Amino acid sequence: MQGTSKVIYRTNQTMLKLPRLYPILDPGCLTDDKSLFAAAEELLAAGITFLQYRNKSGNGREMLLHARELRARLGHGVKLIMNDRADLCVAAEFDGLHIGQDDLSPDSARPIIGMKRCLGVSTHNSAQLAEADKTSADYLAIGPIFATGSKVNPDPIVGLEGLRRVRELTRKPLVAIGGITRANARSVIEAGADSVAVISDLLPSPRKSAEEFLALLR
Ligand code: 3NM
Repeated sequence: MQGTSKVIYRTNQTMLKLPRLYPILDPGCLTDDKSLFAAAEELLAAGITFLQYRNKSGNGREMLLHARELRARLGHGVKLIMNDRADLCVAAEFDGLHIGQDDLSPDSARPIIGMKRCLGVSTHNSAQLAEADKTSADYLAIGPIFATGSKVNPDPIVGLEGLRRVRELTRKPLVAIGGITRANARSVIEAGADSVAVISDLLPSPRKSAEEFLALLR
């Protein structure tokens, strides 16, 4: 029992099956809109099935334009996940929302996105992961596993040992993030992650990188 706290469970839903590779496109790591959409199309050609759009500096209008263009170019064969913004997730008709520790709580975001969309939550230590595990989140992320240059003020490195420890705390699908490359991705899966989320090691050649990730994570 959860006492009096309001928790929305998804007991009638099957557990989300995450692909091994969870690519993230962040315009902050790309030169312009053209390269954002070209990268998305390269990832599609490589065979990805899940993609997060993350934009920490764009305004809402720009983000919605990007999101709609990503949908137009990628179609419905790729599950599109909006980072941070529940409103834009719904407005762009994305398939899911990914939120961090400073965004809406999972149980505040859930009524906005509804039960059909998937919800992911970033965590950075055991306490946060155990807390997020009690919510309606469909998957949990833990990071940074290794040092990363793609996030401003990253939390302390969790490492493979930390990943093994948090794996014991949840049965929800677990995404590892932060500093994951083709060189270390296998060790991350072997430490218990269901999926690896990647920004920088998909660049500058997204198709080639994604194909290599998919081949080595098979
Ligand atoms: N979140 P790269 S680390 C977006 O620790 C993000 O939650 C992190 O980029 C977390 O693959 C990170 O280039 C950056 O290291 C991931």
